[in-house]
Amino acid sequence: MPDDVTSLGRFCGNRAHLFPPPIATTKRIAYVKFKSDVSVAHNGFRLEWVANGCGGRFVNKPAGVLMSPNYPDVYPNSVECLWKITVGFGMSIELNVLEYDMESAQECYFDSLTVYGGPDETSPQLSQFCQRRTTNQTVTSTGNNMFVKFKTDGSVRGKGFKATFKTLPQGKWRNIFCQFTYSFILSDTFCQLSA
Ligand SMILES: [Ca+2]
Repeated sequence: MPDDVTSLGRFCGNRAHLFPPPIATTKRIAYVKFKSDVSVAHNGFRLEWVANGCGGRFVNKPAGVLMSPNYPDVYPNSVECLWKITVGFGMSIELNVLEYDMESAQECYFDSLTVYGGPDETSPQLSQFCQRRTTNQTVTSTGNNMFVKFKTDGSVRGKGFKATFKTLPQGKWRNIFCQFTYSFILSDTFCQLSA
């Protein structure tokens, strides 16, 4: 366990009928230390945890909302939130970043919101946001996956971001393909015949 870890609670004795209140961390790692001495044993403890308010996974959802932790209040330092959006084959995803307010830096070095056109961050980067802007920014995937990463460093915070996404019934490439080919209907992923 690192030396700079801060204790958020310490429990002993018998509290089988008196649960302590939930404890929230401000970082993405929590350590739990259980210590016993050489004599007198009891049943021990049971603990449950959930990842709260940061990142998520959307599978076959027609629409959804993404936002930084605490939005519209300032986001925490040193967080990394990952969202993966997957829609049906042949469809694409339109992400609409409604506003963002992050620490500004050249090439978004400190805090950033990055959108990738694929299932993970090895996929091509579609767009990256930092600084501050209150007008909509739209990013559209070419395929049926989008990966979104919000990352902050250890100092200087902002309001963060809020974004919505929706599924487009036809992939972007399909639309381009259709404009140039006037193809027949072969399956759901092809164009209708244009008379
Ligand atoms: Ca920062």
